[in-house]
Amino acid sequence: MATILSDTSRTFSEYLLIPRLTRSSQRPDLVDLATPLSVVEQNQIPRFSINIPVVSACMQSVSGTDLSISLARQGGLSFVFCSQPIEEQVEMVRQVKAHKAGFVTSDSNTTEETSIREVVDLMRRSGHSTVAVTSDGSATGVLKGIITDKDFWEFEDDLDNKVKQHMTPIDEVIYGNDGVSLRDANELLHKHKKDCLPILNKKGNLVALVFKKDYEDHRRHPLELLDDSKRLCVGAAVNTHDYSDRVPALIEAGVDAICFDSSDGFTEYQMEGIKWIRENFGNAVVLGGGNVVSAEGFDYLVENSLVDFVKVGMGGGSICITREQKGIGRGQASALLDVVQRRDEYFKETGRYIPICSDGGLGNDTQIVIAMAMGADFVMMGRYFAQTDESPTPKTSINGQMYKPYWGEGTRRAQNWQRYNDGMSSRQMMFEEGVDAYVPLVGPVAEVLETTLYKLRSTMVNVGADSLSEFREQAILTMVSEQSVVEAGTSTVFQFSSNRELDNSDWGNRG
Ligand code: MZP
Repeated sequence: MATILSDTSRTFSEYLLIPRLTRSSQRPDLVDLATPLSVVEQNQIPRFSINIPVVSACMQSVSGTDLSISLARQGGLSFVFCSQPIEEQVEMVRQVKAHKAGFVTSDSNTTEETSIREVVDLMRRSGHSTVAVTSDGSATGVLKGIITDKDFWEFEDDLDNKVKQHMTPIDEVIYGNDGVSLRDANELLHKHKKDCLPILNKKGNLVALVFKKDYEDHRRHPLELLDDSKRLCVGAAVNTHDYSDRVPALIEAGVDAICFDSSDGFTEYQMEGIKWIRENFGNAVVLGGGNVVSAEGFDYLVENSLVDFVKVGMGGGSICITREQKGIGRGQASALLDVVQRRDEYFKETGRYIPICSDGGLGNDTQIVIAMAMGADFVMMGRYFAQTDESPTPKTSINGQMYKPYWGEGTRRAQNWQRYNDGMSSRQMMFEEGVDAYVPLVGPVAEVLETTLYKLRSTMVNVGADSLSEFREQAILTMVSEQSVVEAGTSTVFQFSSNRELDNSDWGNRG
């Protein structure tokens, strides 16, 4: 007969934290959110850590180049999706590693002969107020000048005027020479009181732009995740089919961490892949396994000390219908608690601390806080990042609201046959495990993360914790009744206006 567990499958929203003593020396901005991504041997420093406990999901509609750059600049890590040809994934990793913080390729360009009307349109579409004027209108043409939204009045000037009548011509433009350091470029911006500095090569071609706002952004977010060569860090997902080709190519491109992307990692296929990677690349590569939802699954993946971190979750993802389709999975809170308990026992037995990633089903900031309190070392999110400006999908207007498409890796659209085909790559997908959806656009990654992380830090202070490890140790959680959920809201008063939607309390309601 089947075994029936005595506990119920639970979600994060069924728990609340109990406040503990806050010391007068504690402040949210002093809280340390750094967390390991690689196994921590007793009293040793982890081989690889991230500066905030957040990674982006291995999904086509989430982790592309732009998001990977933005998230690493905030201190987190993206896992570039593997549901694409190896060369394309490798190219994305290369682009992140090649990104020179502060030097951006100009993506709004025009020519001297273009009309102001077209420039207004370009500025509206791109959201940029500075446009480079080049010989051929490309990002690498010879720079002829710069035009900004301050150079014309949209409702006063003749919009049929040419760009050359309004732009700052090249002989009046302050620019830097190719090869200039970022520090010197920023000094030029400061000295000449400019917002944008074009960088030109010896022939006068545009190479990059440096913006004052990026310098300010960097100063406001000093947690950038950099490797030893000061390049941004990036992770990549791999599957159980082509790892022997994919992994060497990703390592060659400079990837910082690899993880298996699978809805069910408790398989011999995954163990074969893990063993192959360890045999061929040793412990140098930071390697994650999963997903699992039980202590038994955790034990299998860490057997023989093989993986660095373990990802937990099945069926909780916002676009996931695995539980409905196949009757398998587990409430995310129950899964996490079971695995964390086993991880802590394993640490006592072996002295090896295995970081745990809670993957999927985090519907708001509160749930991230509860996941971290329950013992996750970091969280992986899809929807959260799919909603941002930097996700790789186009913005779409529906009934006047801006949205972005978001689809699961188990949809036909993702064509991620390797993840769902039970080992037979040639077989057609018989049913889908994910849905194709839209999510409201919420703005830049930096802005949404700022609120989320401030809330996490603030709750950590409420329980007297200065670091995530203290948070886990000191957290006391209670289960909530339906009535206490009602009590937590504002059901007994009328709200005529609310700023709640501005603070990212419920990601689904922002627009
Ligand atoms: P969420 O943050 O949108 O709730 O969930 C993201 C997670 O859902 C991913 O990291 C992955 O584990 C899982 N996922 C991705 N695609 C599917 C699917 O198509 C899925 N079923 O479940």
